[in-house]
Amino acid sequence: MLNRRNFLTAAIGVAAAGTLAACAKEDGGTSGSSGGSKTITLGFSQVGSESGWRSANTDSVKSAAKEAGYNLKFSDAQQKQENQISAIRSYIAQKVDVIAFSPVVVTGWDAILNEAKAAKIPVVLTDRSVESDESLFVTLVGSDFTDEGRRAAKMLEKVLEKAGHKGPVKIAQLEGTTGAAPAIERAKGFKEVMDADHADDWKIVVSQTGDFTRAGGKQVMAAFLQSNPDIDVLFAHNDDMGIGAIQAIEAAGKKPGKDILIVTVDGVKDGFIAMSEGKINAIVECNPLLGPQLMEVVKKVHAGETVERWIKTEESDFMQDQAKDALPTRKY
Ligand code: GZL
Repeated sequence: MLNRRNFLTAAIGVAAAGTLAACAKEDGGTSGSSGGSKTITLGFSQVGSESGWRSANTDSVKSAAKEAGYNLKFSDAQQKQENQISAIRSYIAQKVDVIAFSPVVVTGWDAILNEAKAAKIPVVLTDRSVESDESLFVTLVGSDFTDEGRRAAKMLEKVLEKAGHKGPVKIAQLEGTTGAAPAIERAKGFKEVMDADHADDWKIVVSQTGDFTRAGGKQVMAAFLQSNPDIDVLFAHNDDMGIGAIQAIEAAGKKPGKDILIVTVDGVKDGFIAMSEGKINAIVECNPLLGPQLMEVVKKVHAGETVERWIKTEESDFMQDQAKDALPTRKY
């Protein structure tokens, strides 16, 4: 995963990647095109269709590729790493110009990324990052998930104050997909603030993955309520798990947003609807509309230009009383 420490290494890697792309262009390249005016062919491997965020992200990638006039080869991995690896390998065999993907988990990519490097096909990460040799990919277009975790904790402070909560805070955490960058980093950021500012009053009493799905959120929250009926707060790593949890909370005869305060991440329309109904107390936005930025980067990378190592997305945070006004202008 990208951080300041290995930024310089990455910069050298970028120069190398840029040279590779340029070489590919100079010698007719082994990539799908020899540059020039030929249509860019982009191979894209998507995580799956597990959440409203993912659907919006897929729509953004497909519409932006169409707008850019690129030949898009798109695959849905159904949240399985082996499917992503197969898709990337087929893009290499098809000699696409650029490969982009959102890695379902952070580890296990070095082999396939080295195959892309050997084929002189530049790789762009979108949405999620990887724990790989940083020279094996050109850039990441996506959010700072650790900061989203910090923001979630800061929003919880406001929610607790607004609710007039006094004393200890028992927190249940619905984690994203095990091993995925957003799950690892949102938990890390939230814990940073908790350890620094709330070591004596906040406690995560139970934490488990709901795999970013509504069904997972509902099932795990029901189990949480059995083992920890006195939970004060739910921090869910995405809206979909929060929405599933709301169903379990109501089935247990409790009021979501009142008996159990809820903070989630993403900001999809259904999350805002739940917030406008008083069932979610705050949402940390994670912008899925990465398509236009991704296509801009693909164009530069294909031309052998150097790009920033991390192209971050702009995001906001919303309290419950902002939901109704924000809903009409939400784009996803
Ligand atoms: C975050 C993205 C996560 C979303 C989930 O950028 O990878 O995956 O938060 C989605 O909704 O499933």
